[in-house]
Amino acid sequence: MKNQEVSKILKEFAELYEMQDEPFKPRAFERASESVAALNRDVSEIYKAEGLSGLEKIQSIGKGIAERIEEYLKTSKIKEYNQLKKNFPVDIAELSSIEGVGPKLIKNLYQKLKIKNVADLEKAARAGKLKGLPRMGEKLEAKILKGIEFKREGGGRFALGEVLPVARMIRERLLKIPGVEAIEIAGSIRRFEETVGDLDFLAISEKPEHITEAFAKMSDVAHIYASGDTKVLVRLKIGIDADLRVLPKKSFGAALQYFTGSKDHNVEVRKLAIKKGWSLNEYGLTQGKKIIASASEKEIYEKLGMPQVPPPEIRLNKGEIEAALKHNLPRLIGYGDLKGDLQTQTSWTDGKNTIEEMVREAEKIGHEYIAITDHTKSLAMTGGADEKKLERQMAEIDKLQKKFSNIKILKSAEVNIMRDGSLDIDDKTLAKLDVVGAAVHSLFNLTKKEQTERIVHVMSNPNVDILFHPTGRVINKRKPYEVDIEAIIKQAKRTGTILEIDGHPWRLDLKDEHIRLAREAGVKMVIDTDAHSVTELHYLEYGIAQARRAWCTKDDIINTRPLKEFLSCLK
Ligand code: DGT
Ligand code: CA
Ligand code: CA
Ligand code: ZN
Repeated sequence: MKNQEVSKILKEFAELYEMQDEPFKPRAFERASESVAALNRDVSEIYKAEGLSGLEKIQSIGKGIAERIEEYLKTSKIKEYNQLKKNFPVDIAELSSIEGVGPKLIKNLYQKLKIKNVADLEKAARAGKLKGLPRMGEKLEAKILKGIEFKREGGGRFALGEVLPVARMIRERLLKIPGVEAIEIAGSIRRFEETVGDLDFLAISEKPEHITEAFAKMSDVAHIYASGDTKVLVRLKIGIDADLRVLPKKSFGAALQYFTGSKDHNVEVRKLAIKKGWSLNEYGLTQGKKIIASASEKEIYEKLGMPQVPPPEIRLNKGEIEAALKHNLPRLIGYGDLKGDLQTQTSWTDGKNTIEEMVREAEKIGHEYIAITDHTKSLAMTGGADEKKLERQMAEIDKLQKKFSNIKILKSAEVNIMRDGSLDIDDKTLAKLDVVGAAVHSLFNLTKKEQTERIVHVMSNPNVDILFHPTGRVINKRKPYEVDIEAIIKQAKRTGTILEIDGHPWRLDLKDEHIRLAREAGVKMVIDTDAHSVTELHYLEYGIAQARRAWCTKDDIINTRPLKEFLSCLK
């Protein structure tokens, strides 16, 4: 499977071009990189089956990029890439995973200080050597050190969005092996945890050695730790471990239950078994030698007195077992329940696709509405809109709308919150928009009191419908700013401001615990993607999963409603 490799090299192309100040190529290569990472087919298989024209059919991939992918698939290298790389022999992916470090800085770091990786960067920052670089000060130096520290605290866990597509692709490929009856992804991925330590696969097969062999031989494997008849443990090239266990059909339910976890959930479930004089492990629910249940999760939960199976997302021992025993689990929001997307950026600011391309993709997904929420002027580096630019965009949307009869394009913006809790767009212009989101993008270091006050103040603005990504965190990259989330929830309730569940897999903000607090307070939320490209419009699943983890029903999330009803929920 080559998707991850190809996606990574395309991303590096984008960054190398950006270092060279190329105008359009960086965004084009980034779009292509995302598109390949999200494919549910292997690029090398596409190429084998359909050649160059097959590659060109992939979304966001034109002739030039297709040819480079072809070169890579045929020769395992790309000449132009190697040339670009000669000037910058640095670990771009690792360096740019640090908050505050982008292509321009990487270029400077290498040219001025010969910094090639994060270890070099940390050393230079600790020695106070970064301060002297152009556009670099003590503040940025401190921010970089913090970023390095924060990443280390994450303990090398991967963001769910980095590994879910990989796990799914591996599953698809293993399913094709003769004799394999079923494959499931278990563990933290099945529970949609925001970060993942390792991948857990379970398979049913009467000929386990076929599948264990194929698993160990996958081209994605970097190292085999252990390989037995029914069990394999490997490290993948992307840097995460993966294990596979093969089981007979009769104990698959028990194994799936056990390896889905969470550990805390399992401990409680096992206590129920013990109370009945039974035991529960990965092979089954048993009484001495007698098997009580083992083939399906449903049977196991039923025998333990639970007429409902708690969905994997909520198996956290946070009340789901008690509720399931009483047949009292809520009907969680479903993965197909959303009718529209409410945060999307376009090429008007820092998005990578035009409004039209975004709307067309949203229509394909089946949305009834999509809000175009480009940034506003104080976010200058994105080309943020001022009042005039917003007026121009509104006129453009009116024109575009005529081409689309199945989807409503909502005029909107992601309006920047200023230090004092005012906005950088006047109220007269805001009033003309269909829906307004407000967001913090600067001054992350205010005290908790100052940060909370500024946000609480903006929520009292009658034009502000939604508070976007309320805590500002970026997984593995940036801590949330200090903020009193309970005060924000209270203010949301008081002012009728909707809180966003930003489903972008690097954000997931609100996070599950906060969603739960908001739901319990009766605050309404929306789930959206924060998409910056057509590929990212498919991220709703991640947001929905977090809402499910917080026990949300359809009613808690207002973009489950049709357009008119949705609009009537706004201020
Ligand atoms: P991760 O990999 O850190 O993201 O989290 P998990 O939940 O995938 O954990 P992992 O891979 O260590 O184990 C997979 C599942 O196996 C876990 O969710 C529950 C089950 N499990 C593993 N070790 C134990 C254990 O010692 N006791 C119990 N009850 N269950 C366990
Ligand atoms: Ca795991
Ligand atoms: Ca594991
Ligand atoms: Zn934003």
